[in-house]
Amino acid sequence: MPQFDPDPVAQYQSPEQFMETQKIISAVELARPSVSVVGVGGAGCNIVSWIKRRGIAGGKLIALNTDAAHLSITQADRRLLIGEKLTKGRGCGGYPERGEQAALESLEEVKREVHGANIAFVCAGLGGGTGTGGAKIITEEFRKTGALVVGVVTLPFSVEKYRYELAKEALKSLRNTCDTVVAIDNTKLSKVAGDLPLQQALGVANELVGQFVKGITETITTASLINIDFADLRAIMERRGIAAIGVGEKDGNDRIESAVRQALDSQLLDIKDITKSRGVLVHVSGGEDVTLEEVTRAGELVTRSLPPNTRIVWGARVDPSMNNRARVMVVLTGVESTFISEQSRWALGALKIGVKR
Ligand SMILES: Nc1nc2c(ncn2[C@@H]2O[C@H](COP(=O)(O)OP(=O)(O)OP(=O)(O)O)[C@@H](O)[C@H]2O)c(=O)[nH]1
Ligand SMILES: [Mg+2]
Repeated sequence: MPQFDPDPVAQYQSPEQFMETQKIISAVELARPSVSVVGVGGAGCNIVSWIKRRGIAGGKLIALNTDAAHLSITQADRRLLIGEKLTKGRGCGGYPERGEQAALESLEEVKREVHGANIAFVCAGLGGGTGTGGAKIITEEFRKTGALVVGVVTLPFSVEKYRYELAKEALKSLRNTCDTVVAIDNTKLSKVAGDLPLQQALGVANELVGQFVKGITETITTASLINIDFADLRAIMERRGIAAIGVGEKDGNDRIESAVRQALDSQLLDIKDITKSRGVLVHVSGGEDVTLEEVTRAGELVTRSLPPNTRIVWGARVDPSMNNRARVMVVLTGVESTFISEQSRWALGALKIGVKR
């Protein structure tokens, strides 16, 4: 029986082999991308809190808000009250310009926190002040540093008329400051989630965004069943504009087939044509019983639904808390969103009654 040897060098056949292993380990450390997850405004901070409660391996969670009371109940690795001089800790009251000014006021502090990130997820609910205005400034800043910038935003319910228009403008502008903006339409989400009260529907959105950010980050930063590396993510997300996401979660014998079908059928953003996606990321997570074969099948099933030249990347992680369930996330990048291209209802109304804008 080999005995436990407290001397680490003695575990190797030679000192050279020990040195070689150490060199590889430090190369792995150096190659591991650094990931920052930044939540801006109320919704952004709620998403960060969700991730913090679940835990995330290999990502730093930063919460930014102008609303001191909300920040005090937010969970994150770092919390920054931004624009304190401007808003006195009272929020931006739905004005994106104030959100921009607040982020600019505190930019130096924010820059210190996000310094050195290779991948930045910037989360916000569009339609208010802090998140809508702040996300623009923060993503612009990350972009200057050469990081891969992924915006993850929710769009307001269509009944939130005024907010809806603000969100549309914000989404258009985020296309220029982010590599990819993953957009989730709250109205579509509430249909998928069923008839839930507003607060709970928002909770579902936070969970979904949280799972997306956590899943991708951990598949990149830690050893997984199938890894996605930084270069893969870049290939799919760099300068790709808008992305839609769909999620399916199932159990039973045909859990992979049904979860893939559900993910493709329930995209949380209305897009013009799924087959026009420029890149696809498939992420599978499942309990300890998930097999490599199932994961490969998920990739194949998605590939079959799309034109042969679509670039596809897939990764998988075991999540022991999932028991015998499997979750498939399909992210379609470079899509055309009907939310942006549809004529503004407000503008149409204004035209009809002859109002000059
Ligand atoms: N996903 C999600 N969306 C939310 C949540 N709370 C609000 N929203 C949505 O996000 C939009 C913006 O709301 P907030 O994030 O509260 O606004 P804010 O960025 O803090 O802006 P101000 O309060 O005006 O400074 C709303 O119109 C809702 O559609 C949440 O907890 N989760
Ligand atoms: Mg707020």
